[in-house]
Amino acid sequence: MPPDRGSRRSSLLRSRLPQEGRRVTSLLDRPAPTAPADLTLRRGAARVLIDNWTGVSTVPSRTLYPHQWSWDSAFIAIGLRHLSARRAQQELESLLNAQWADGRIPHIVFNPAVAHSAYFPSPDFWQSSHAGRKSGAPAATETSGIVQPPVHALAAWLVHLTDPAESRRRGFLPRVLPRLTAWHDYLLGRRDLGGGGLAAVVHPWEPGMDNSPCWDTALHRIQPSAPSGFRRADLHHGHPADRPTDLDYGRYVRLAADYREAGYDDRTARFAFAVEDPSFNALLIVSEWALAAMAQELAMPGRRHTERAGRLTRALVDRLWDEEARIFRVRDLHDDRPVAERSVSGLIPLVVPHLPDQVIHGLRATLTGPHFDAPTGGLVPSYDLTGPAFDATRYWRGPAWFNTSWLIERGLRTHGLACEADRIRTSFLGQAEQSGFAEYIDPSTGTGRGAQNFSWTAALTLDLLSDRTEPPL
Ligand code: 9WN
Repeated sequence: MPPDRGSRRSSLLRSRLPQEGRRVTSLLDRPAPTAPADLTLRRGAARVLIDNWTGVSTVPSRTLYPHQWSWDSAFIAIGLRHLSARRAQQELESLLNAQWADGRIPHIVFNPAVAHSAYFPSPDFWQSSHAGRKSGAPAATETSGIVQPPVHALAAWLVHLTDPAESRRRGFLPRVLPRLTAWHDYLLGRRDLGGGGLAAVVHPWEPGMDNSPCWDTALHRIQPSAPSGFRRADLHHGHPADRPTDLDYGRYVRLAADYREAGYDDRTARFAFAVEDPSFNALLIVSEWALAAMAQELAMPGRRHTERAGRLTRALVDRLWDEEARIFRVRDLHDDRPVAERSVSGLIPLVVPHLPDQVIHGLRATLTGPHFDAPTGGLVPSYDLTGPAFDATRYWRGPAWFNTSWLIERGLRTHGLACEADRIRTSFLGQAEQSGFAEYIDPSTGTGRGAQNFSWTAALTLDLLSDRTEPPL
């Protein structure tokens, strides 16, 4: 990045938020107790987050994603807390301010200052304040109508732990706990479409892994919208070979438009796409443990959350664990059958505490075996390296992503598998640096792909560089 652009942004930031701006930018100059190479990486990562800060939240990418995204903000807060606990709180609370009255946290909160042409689908497609009124969409903020994985309570708890005094002083937990509880209530109340105790996702954007081969069979049943009916903005920034295809987009548009026509009302919508995703539910479980920890901190009853985490863990294993293949499978609710494809989503449940031993050992074997052990090192590919749909550059059909690798690293540590965790950590930091904080990497060559200066890559770099001594959940 040209040096003048960075300094212009930091002065912009100072002018918007005088005190906070000075505090965050001064952290770039603060010596950290790390090796010089780590210090350079830390400064680079901090710079990305400062540049991508809008004044109230952080965009995933200045070019490709110019609004606020739900699970991005959770990962961003996890890194931002090492620069400013207060700003990390603000990141999460700006998202929660757009929560719907039915409890859902929308997957995008639109910045009204950004032109509609900068991202598709824009607010005029979702029409949340109008079409979502019955479901409790906010009147004054435009959002999407779908959701993303529930990493937020985990993020809020980690933010609290970084600076408990600041958190208490600002009443952070008492403010966010009821909202995060309402969010989980929404997922388990309105989205248990399979009736087995897990939350279902109703659009491929909801699990955050847009074009994963896991959705291919389910998507084949969807009549795509005609490409002439919409104009993609992602291809102005991303290479077509790296992005979902027009046919994928036609189906994404059809599903979202149908949901909109149903007023985003889960009680009446007819979902042509509905699956149970292991990663989405694993994150819900970890976040339930985080809610229990928050309740305990506030001397409130937390049993509801620990019981729910236990029930969800049993349902996850009963419904999605494949003992023979030693991976969690997606379940397609259309025919109530497991999906054959192996994806990183099936490994992320490692992050769940208190898993049966045989599941932990099975996941470890799969992670280090031929399906996911990439020749370039420890970053975990998004899809089976030996699978029929593997594509090393096309988004969630093979590339290795930093957020999913961070989750697996955390999971390995949770279960005492430090060697495997160290391998991922080393690879993560090396590839984040060498790729300029890329959105994802080609697992066969290690080359960075997609956007650069990507916020969650930078944020999670900061987290892996920090001294992570939080008590386990
Ligand atoms: C649709 C913002 C988001 C991530 C998702 C990633 C991608 C959007 C898109 O970008 O999805 O939500 O337009 O492709 O798949 O995980 O949250 O970074």
